[in-house]
Amino acid sequence: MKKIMVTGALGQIGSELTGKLRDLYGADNVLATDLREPAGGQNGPFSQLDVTDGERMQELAKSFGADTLIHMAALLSATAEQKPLLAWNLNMGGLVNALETARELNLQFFTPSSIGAFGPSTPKTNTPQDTLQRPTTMYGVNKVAGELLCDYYFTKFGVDTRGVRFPGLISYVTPPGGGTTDYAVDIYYKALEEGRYTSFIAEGTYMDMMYMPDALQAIVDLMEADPAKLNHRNAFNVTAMSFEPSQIASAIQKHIPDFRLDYAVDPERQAIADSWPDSLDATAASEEWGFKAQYDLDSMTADMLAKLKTKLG
Ligand code: AKB
Repeated sequence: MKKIMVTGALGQIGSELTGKLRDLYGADNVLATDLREPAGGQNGPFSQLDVTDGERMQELAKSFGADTLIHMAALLSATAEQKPLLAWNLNMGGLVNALETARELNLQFFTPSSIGAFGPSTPKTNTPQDTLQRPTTMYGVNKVAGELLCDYYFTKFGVDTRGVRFPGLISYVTPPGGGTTDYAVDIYYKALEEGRYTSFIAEGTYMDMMYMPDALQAIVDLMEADPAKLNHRNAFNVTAMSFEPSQIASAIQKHIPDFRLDYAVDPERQAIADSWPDSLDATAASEEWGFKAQYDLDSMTADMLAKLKTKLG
């Protein structure tokens, strides 16, 4: 049985991922760690961890007997743009500590990259797996450096590193914080609570997105994949759909006909979105480890609204 340690386990992906891993591998075999203490109860082991403290990270992984490290702790794009130095220290410092922990203790390793690893000179549509990466954001700089560092730890030290480039992730469980794609989560809350939403992203701005269940399954499938079949290992393009704000509004209107969308564009987040691809090519992920998303915009919208309605009461 696997023994998995997760960093950033109270974050948007980490909180749901920890639950899924505990269902699959047993609650006691998944150690959740985060900078914050959990607000509610945890159904498995939890330890407080600042990922910039490499010594403590290694001690925790060792005393837990981990064989796998899933490193999720990071600042997202919009926050990173506001606090670039903090982003560098946390995103890169945390990653180096996590990779060193994996190297020292011989752990299998996963960390996510992002569509943020691309920039304005990257081909915008059907963005290839291997292409120009000259991002213009601190988050993007961190992500490209992180992709290269994971490749380096594999080729230099033989660490079993794996990863994907996530698009915007949409979930009804834990809200995201500080991301550029967050509008596509907020819109569902506001549709149910107020029947209207003001988008900080402009009409016509396409970005890749994915429903959280598909993102979690992608992590599990990539970690279980036969290493002999992985040519890329890190930073696989994955995506489920590409849409712009008026298209998500139309999908919501099929359930809430009076729903209204208007715009108050935030220039900072818009500039980030404009520098990212419109749509990714995920062929390498599907060929090398069978990636396939289940949800499209309509099926995600139906599920999001139903689940959120129950959650919000
Ligand atoms: C963000 O918007 O910063 C993230 C991402 C696409 O990496 N959701």
